[in-house]
Amino acid sequence: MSLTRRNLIVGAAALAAASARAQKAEFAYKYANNLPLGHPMNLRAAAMADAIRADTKGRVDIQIFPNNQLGGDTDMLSQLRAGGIDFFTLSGLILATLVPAASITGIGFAFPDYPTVWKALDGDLGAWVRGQIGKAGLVVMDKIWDNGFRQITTSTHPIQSADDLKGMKIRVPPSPLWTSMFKALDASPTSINFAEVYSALQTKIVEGQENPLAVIDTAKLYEVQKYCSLTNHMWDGFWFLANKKAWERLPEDLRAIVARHIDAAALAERGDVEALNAGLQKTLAAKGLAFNQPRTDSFREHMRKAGFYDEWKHKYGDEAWALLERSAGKLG
Ligand code: X2X
Repeated sequence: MSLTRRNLIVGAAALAAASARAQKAEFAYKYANNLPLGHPMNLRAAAMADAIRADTKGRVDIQIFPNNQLGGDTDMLSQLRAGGIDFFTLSGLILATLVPAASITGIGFAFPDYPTVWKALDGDLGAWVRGQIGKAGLVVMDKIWDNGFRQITTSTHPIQSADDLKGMKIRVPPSPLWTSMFKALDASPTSINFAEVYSALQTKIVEGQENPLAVIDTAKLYEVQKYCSLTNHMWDGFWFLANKKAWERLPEDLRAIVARHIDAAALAERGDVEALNAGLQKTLAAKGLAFNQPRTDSFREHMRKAGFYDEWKHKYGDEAWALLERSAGKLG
């Protein structure tokens, strides 16, 4: 028997066992996400689900559906709201299609480094965003999971300054803030769910995209891109969301166990992603990506002149903007 065929059979048997176990559990839940199995988010989530099964003596069973198996992000968000999916991790910027305020943490060049990110997201700004998510009828865990600082890749040319983005066809995730930012940079952004990004790059529907190195690596985007410009143009994270009815079905004691393990996994995942992103440049260069380090002053200047910061300050309101500036410093 070929190794692949054997793996398939072993994989299918494992899946069947997992689904039989889930059916027996008192609380069988589905957690879906958009990232490949090898990303730290899925590795930590698998350990988290094991810990939850162990600590609830099998009463709570969370089955993981990675890699857009249940649909693209916008579709998974609808399924979460309808109760077809119980848990879902989503970028605050895409969540903003439902909760507009949730994109504030993705304002371009707001956070200079990780300590500033975690201080804000585990502090007042994060609490304010979670309050807004709650008002929209979703449950959100306390600790946001890391996606990372984002870098631009292209198949055509390196991005050295804002001028290189002019007219460039770039994929952005479905989110008003993302589109607005790249329009302010004079690029030509197209909203595409992550599920379709690899093929959109392969077929040259778009020239480029932007993502943290951990995603570029685990989703193998280096196979269909040539250049990687280390712009660090924004930080992005995933809120761990729950369908409200599904969450409230859990008795209080089990809710506490589940929330504790999810938040602990978030903290572990943050460490993994930060370490991975720091070391991946070498790995990706060996796989053929050509790196460059642009000066980002020209980007900020361009966005400022285009009125990007003024526009978004007005949209979020003074209270929220003040919370952002308290941790990120004066913007715009
Ligand atoms: O869609 C993307 O680019 C990703 C994987 O970074 C997000 O989930 C926002």
